[in-house]
Amino acid sequence: MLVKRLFLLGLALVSARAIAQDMPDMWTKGAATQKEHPNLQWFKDAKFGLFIHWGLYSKLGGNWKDSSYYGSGEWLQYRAQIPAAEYEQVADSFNPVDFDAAQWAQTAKDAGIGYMVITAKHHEGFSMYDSKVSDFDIMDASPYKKDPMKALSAACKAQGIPFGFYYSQFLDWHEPNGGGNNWDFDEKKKDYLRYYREKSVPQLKELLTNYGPLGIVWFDMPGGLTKEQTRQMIDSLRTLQPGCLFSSRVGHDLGDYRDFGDSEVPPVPIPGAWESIYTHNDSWGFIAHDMNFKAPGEIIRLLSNVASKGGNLMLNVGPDGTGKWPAYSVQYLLATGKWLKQYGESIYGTTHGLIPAQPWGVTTAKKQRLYLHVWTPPANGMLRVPYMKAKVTSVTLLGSTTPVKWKQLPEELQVQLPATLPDTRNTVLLVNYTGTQPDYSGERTQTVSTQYTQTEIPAIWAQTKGQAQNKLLTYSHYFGDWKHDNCATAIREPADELVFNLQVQDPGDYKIILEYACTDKMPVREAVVQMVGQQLSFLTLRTGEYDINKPLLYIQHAAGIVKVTQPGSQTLSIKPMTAAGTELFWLRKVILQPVR
Ligand code: H79
Repeated sequence: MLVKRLFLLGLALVSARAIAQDMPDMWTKGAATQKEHPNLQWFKDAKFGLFIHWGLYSKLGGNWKDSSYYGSGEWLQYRAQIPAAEYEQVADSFNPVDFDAAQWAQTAKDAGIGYMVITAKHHEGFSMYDSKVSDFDIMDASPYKKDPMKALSAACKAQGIPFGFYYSQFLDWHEPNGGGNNWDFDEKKKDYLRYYREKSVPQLKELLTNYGPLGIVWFDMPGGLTKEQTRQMIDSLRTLQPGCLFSSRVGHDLGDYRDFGDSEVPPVPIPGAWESIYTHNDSWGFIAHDMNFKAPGEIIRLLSNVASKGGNLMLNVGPDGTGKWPAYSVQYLLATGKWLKQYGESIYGTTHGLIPAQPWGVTTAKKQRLYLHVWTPPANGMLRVPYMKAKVTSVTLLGSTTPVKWKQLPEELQVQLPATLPDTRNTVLLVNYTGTQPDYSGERTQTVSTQYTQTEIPAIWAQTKGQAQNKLLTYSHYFGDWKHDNCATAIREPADELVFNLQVQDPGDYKIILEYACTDKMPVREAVVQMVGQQLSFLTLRTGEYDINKPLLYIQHAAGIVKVTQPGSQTLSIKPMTAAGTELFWLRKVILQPVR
C-alpha cells in the first residue's frame, strides 16, 4: 500500500461542501490549511488534458534483447534491470526524425485538448530537452541534436494550448544518487539531497526558465524529502513562475491540485481542483505490441464521467521513438474532438453535476444549466431526471434543432427522447432553468427501473452499519496497470450490515446479483439479502487470494429474485446470518436486473 499512499498525496481540499457529507473520509478529507492557487481557474475549466510519455523507452517499445514486456513501457529499464551504462547506449541511436511539433499541437487542438503535459525526464533519467545540467540529454547524447521541447512549447503557444512538463523529481535510474536504481548503485550509499541539489532542482529551474510560461509542472513519485524540504524546493521554483501549477505528486500535500492514482476516478464528486489520469492503451510509454486502445466512445464516457464528478481527465499518448503517435491514438483522439465540437459546452467550464448518476448516465452543470449525458437511453425513450426542483424553462438536444417533449413534475423532470439519438455513445441534453437548483450529487438513493438492462449500484453507496466500512482496494492486472476498487469490507457479524436506499421506478421482478471478491482468508458463509420483506439467503463463493500485484477476481453471484409490486422507496440490505471472526466478502457492486 505504500505505492498507493504516495499516489494519494493529494492537495488539501478547499472546503467540505454539501456534496462531501456522508462520504467516506478518504475521498473528501483534506488539510484545508492551504490557500488556493490564484491561477487555478483555467485548469478547472480546461477539463481535458493531453499527457505525453516520450523518452528512450519509446524507442525500445517494451522490448529488450530477447524479452518483451507488457504494460508501463517507461519502466523497461527497471523491469529488465538494465545497467545504467548499457541503457545509456540507447541514446546513441535515438533520433526522432519524424517528430513534428506543429502536427502534435494541431492534433491536440483538433482533439479538443485544453492543456498538454509532456515528460521532460522520466525515471530513466534521460532529459528530452537541451539540459546544461546533465549530458544524458537529447542534445548531447543523441544524434538528433535539437531540442524538441523548444519546438513543442512554441507550437502549443501558437495553438493557445497551456503547456507543461512532467518531471520525475526523485527517481533517476541513471544517477548514483537518484532514487530507485538498486541494481547498479548501493542504496545505502545514496545521497538523495545531493541528487536534488545537483540534478533535479537545477533541471526544474531550466524547465521553468527556458520554455516560456508553463501551465503545469507535473511532479511524480515523491521521495527523499521532508515536508519542510519539499516546501523549500517549491518556494525556490515558485519565484521563477508564480503562475505555474504544481501537481500533488510533488509530495506532502503541497501541490496546487489533486491527482488521483494512475487510472483512478473517484466514486463521488470531489471539491477543489483535481485530475484523473488514464493512458490511451495499456501503457504510458510506447509499447509496440500494445493494441488495446480505448475507443472514442470509451474516451467520451470517461471524460464526461470525470467531469460529472468535477475533475479533469488527462489522457496519455505514447509516441514511438521516431516521433510518431500510434495511428489509433490520432484517429480516436480526433473522433473525440469531433464529439467535443458538438457537445463541448457540456464539458468545458462545467462543474460536477447536481443530480447523482442515473441508470441512463451522468450530469454536468453550469449556472442555471444542467447537462444530461445520455449513455444508455431507457427502452421506452422516457428519460426521468429525479431531484429537478428548479423551474425548467427549456430542454434541448445540444447542437441540434430537433425539439424534444418534456414535462416537469414536482419530483422529477421527464424528457421524451427521439427514437434515434444523434450520438449512440453520449448524446447530451441541455436543461435550462431559472432560480436555484439544490445540489443533490451526494444523494445516495439509487434509481432502479425496468427500462434498462440493469442497474449497477457501487458498494460505496451503501450505508455501513456496525464495523462495516468502505475500503479502496488497489491491485494490478499486469505491470503498472492499477485498478482501484471501492468495496464494502469488514463485514463479520449480522450487525455489520449494508443498507442501500433505492427508488424503484417500475414494479416487477428483479434479479439481485452481488459482485464480490471472497479471498482464501474468508471461509464460505451464509448471508442474506433483504428487500421488500423478502429474504434471499445464499452461501458465499470463493474467488481467490488478494495480492496487490495480481488481478483481484470478482464473482457475480445471483442471490435470487425479488418481486416489487409498488414503485417507490425501498431498501436493500445485506448481512451475514451469524457472527464470525472472518470477513464475509468484499462487495464491489449490487446489480438489479429486471427479469424479462
Ligand atoms: O508515468 C507513469 C508511471 O510510470 C508513473 N506514473 C505514471 C503517470 C509511475 N511511477 N511509479 N509508479 C507509477 C508507481 C509504480 C509502482 C510500482 Fe513497483 C512499480 C509497483 C510495482 C512496480 C516499484 C517497483 C515499486 C514496487 C516495485
